[in-house]
Amino acid sequence: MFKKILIANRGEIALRILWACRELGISTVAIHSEADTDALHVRYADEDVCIGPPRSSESYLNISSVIAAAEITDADAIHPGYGFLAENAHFAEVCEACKIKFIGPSPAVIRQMGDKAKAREIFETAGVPTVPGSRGVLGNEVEAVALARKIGYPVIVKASAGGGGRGMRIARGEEDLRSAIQTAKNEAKKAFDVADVYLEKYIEDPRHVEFQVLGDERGNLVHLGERECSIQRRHQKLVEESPSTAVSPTLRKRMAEAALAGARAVGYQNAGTVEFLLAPDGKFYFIEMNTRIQVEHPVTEMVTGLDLVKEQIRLAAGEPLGYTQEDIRWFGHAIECRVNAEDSESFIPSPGRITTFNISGGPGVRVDSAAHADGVISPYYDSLVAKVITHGNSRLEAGSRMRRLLDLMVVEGIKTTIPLLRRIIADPDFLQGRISTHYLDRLLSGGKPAAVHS
Ligand code: MV4
Repeated sequence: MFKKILIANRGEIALRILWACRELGISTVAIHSEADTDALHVRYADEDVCIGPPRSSESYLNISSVIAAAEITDADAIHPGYGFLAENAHFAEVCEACKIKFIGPSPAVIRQMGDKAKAREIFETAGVPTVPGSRGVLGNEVEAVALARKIGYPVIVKASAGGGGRGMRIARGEEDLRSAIQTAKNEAKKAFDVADVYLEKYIEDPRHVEFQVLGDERGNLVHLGERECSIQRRHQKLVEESPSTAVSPTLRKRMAEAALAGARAVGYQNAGTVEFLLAPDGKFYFIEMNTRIQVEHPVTEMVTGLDLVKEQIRLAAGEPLGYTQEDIRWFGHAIECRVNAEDSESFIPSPGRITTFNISGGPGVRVDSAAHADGVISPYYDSLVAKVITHGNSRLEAGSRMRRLLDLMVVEGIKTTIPLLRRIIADPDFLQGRISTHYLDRLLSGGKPAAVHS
């Protein structure tokens, strides 16, 4: 087992990783920017290293500084959390070259899954249902037009280096498609320095359902069921839950088998997430695989009783899973609400000093947060203030616990999305499980059909 882990992240996930290390008896190194000197992850770590100015590009994203901090403190592994360097294959390679264990899958797997067109090809070859579309990246415009005519409009053009909704364009006809390809390519080149795009049939009003998988370094793989992540705005999730109300036991079995077949085909190790679109007709399609621990991992932890971050560390240290699929059990229902420092209506970020931070506890309650009274939400980083998670025997119980928590939660000094979350959790459509990726557009436009952004 590792003796010392460097945590290459900040905020709630840095604390989450700290607690896992403590339970495993591993000492910890926090890294931080000049903006995070007083942050809790710095206060609670055994050692800390300031690695640069506030801007992420000069601190949390600066590979040389992160590696230097690990070498100076003699850390034997790095946990990247999510965001920042978590899905940077080059960083994972540098770790390997420096004999520091990167807690995650191999650089090759990160690179393959980061290339979304390649990931599609690999999963398709493994027999996983993928959205009808191009095999690999799009060739020329003529080929694209012919393909779109064959699969039928609408279609969606996606950046191969994108993911998570970045660099996508919907096309509802031939003229549309020509300009969609051009814009998508330009945007992709600008954002990712790779202009490659691929084409898929556009699935109308799908749900976003993702499966958690875990793999050890001996080829054993298990799945931990699904998370329903349809409630999102501009590809930022607001509310997640497990299980999904749209997934029956037989559908779960089929989707899980697909997720595992894909993971097996890439030789997946450590924790990963296989994303699917679930269409209103019940068909499901692989879209992407994420090679990191995800923000919403707690809902899976609550229903399975597993500690995913401890599992990541154990698996990275070369330990076997130690259990089989049949040993995985699910209990009850869990819901997560992400509280962001944003105006609840305009979504304009609201950084600043928190004056009051109050949240109640009670049965089935978990709060993952690095926020506190007199703490600061910095304008330099993402605006997540807290993840509020409830568990119950049923969805109804988890939901009523969430409603009480949000009703009593007080955060002052900054604006937060708590008012919107209260609205969602009391909404009849949400309560009935009538949700899709367009749910929030509909809620915000007062029930009218969704305005689709891309
Ligand atoms: C799609 C899709 C429909 N059809 N792909 C968004 C997040 C990223 N992981 C993939 N996403 C989507 N991919 C096909 N073939 C719908 C979404 C999607 C979406 C698309 C446009 C505007 C808003 C959206 C919200 C959620 C999901």
